[in-house]
Amino acid sequence: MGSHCLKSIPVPHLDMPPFTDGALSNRDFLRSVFLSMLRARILENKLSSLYKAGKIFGGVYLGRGQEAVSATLGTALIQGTDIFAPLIRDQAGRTAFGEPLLDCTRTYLGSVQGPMRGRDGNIHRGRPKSGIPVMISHLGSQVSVVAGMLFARRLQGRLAGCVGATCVGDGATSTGAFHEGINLAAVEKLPLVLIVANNQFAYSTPNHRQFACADLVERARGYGIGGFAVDGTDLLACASVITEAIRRARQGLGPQMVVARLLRLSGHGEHDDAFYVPKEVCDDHYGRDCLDVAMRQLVENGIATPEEIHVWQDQIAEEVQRAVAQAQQETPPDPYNEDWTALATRFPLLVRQSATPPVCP
Ligand SMILES: Cc1ncc(C[n+]2csc(CCOP(=O)(O)OP(=O)(O)O)c2C)c(N)n1
Ligand SMILES: [Mg+2]
Repeated sequence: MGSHCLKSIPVPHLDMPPFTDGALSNRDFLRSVFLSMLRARILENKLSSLYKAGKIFGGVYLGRGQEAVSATLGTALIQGTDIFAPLIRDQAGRTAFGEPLLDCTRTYLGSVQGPMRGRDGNIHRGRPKSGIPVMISHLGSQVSVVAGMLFARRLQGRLAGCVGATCVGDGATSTGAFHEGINLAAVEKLPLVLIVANNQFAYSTPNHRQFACADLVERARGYGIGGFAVDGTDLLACASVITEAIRRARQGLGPQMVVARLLRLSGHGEHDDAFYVPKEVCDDHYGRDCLDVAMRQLVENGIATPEEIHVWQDQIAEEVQRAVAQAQQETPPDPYNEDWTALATRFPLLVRQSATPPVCP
């Protein structure tokens, strides 16, 4: 496959994998990824306006500029088989992995019919039965969660053919949970696919205050795992590199880390105007919008026509409007009638054991 996608970030000391198939050969895959990118962008633009209109309580965190990476990951994973732990910039990946738009609008708008019953943080939602663990924190903990879930599947004899993936930020790579999770996965040769979306900032902390190596992908060598660098603004590059990393993990080659360089095209959350991002960084190659790039790539390669894309945009805008209207007319949770002991009914053994402290002899 196009070595072009790896040229933009020369990585010393790492052997880059040979790609044999071009991403362009899979037109349906690319159309599907693009649709998830578009869905996420239109939905998130709507969430941003609702937030600014004071209609959403709590934070709104967007994945603007990171959709190519996230949607490629969510599309390439197998629903019903794989594990995908999305983080705050992964609306596109969630959509691609089958999470209904209503899960998002119901959580943001506090509907009791949402997956977290309207009780949890806006992006702290999941569908564990569908392989989407509920997000605990944006800062590395999901690496350990996915490694643990894969390990548990192995102990249960259910690991064959599965991979587990998560997508963290550059800031998360400085945490203990990141290190512990990736190290366990490496030692156990677990099929973990770890995408690092290096959007150049952890809130306002720039890369040069975050890590001292030339590129985060160099860490792969230290952990003894596969390492890939990719231009995260380039859909075709993401499609080939991320699918290759998943293929290798599924094949039993152990954890694979993909470091995708891009730029966060919003503030950390919608409360943040990102005044600290220098203009030169915004004007740089990685400051380009992956959705514009993807649209161009699809049209130039005859994968979609501009007319088709316009129709999709209109259809998705209507879909989003319906999901928002539906969630807005639903009731919020009633704290007095809420079943706060739901945990006890879901994990009776766990709760019974912890409720009775062991008696010391
Ligand atoms: C222990 C801890 N410290 C701080 C925060 C607040 N916080 C959440 S995300 C984040 C920045 C994360 O940066 P990065 O990993 O690069 O991800 P990005 O937001 O850029 O996607 C911070 C400081 C937190 N949630 N937990
Ligand atoms: Mg970051």
